[in-house]
Amino acid sequence: MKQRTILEDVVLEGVGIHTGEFARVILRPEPEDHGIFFYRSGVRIPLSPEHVVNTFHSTDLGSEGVVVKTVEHLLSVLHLLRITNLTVEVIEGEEIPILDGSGYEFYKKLKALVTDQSEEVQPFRLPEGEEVEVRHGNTRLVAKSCPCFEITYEGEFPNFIGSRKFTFRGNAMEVVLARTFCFDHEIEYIKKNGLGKGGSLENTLVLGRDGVYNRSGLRYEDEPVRHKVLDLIGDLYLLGVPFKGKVISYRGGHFINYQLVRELYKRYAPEGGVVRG
Ligand code: 3BW
Ligand code: ZN
Repeated sequence: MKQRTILEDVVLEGVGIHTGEFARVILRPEPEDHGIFFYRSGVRIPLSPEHVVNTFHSTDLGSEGVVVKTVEHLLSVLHLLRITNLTVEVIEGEEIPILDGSGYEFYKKLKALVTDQSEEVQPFRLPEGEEVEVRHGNTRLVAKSCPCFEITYEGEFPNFIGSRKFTFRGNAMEVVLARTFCFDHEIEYIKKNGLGKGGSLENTLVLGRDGVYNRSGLRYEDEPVRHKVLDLIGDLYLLGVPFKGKVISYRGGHFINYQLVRELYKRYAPEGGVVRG
């Protein structure tokens, strides 16, 4: 698989779902073997599990006290498009803009600009026959070796959606449109934690007992399940290189996704990190 970047700068702007502040981000092309970095306030933050600083209601990266919040949806799109060399420069605010709550705007802007570079990238693979499992409370994640890229989420939604499972097998359009979501009764708790200040029906699917609060309804009848898959694809990119294999999540979230990535990185990444090229 070839390394990839984009042909020109891309600007993204809008409110941050957690800070509620206006955020402006520029995605810049980078040369071969550069990798993916975030850059804010003069600090470079490499895409790696060692730079995860929070997984509570978002995945946040940081270094030297500088944080970039809510990277998961952008990372998911970068992973889906296999963009391997890029700088995400945050020039205003400290969060990736939430836009419509899905990966769609990132995807739409980047898709047409993706370009193969001359060098190969070695994706992250589990050795043949190997399996890694992590558990936390009633959540569980299993990663298995496979030449494929197959991501499954299985969970119960205590409302009209019920028990659901969705498997991503390579068709980005089946997941990029899925918006972030929350249950109506969770909002108070999220706000009490100083989060969700930019959350609204414009960017979040709000689920109630018998339906959604959003007037336009669902984009997929199992939209929240697909969003969980989108999140997992994003969190897996914390490995720093594209992932090859199967992952099955049972009720997982950012915390356990990060635990899996840490375990994979610790076990299989060659000393000091992932080899590029
Ligand atoms: C609520 C929930 C999350 C809001 C406050 C008020 C309103 C709407 C939203 C985000 C993992 C899937 C959902 N992560 C902000 C965030 C928020 C996500 C966490 C999750 O997509 O499980 O990427 O604020 S939870 Cl009206
Ligand atoms: Zn999400």
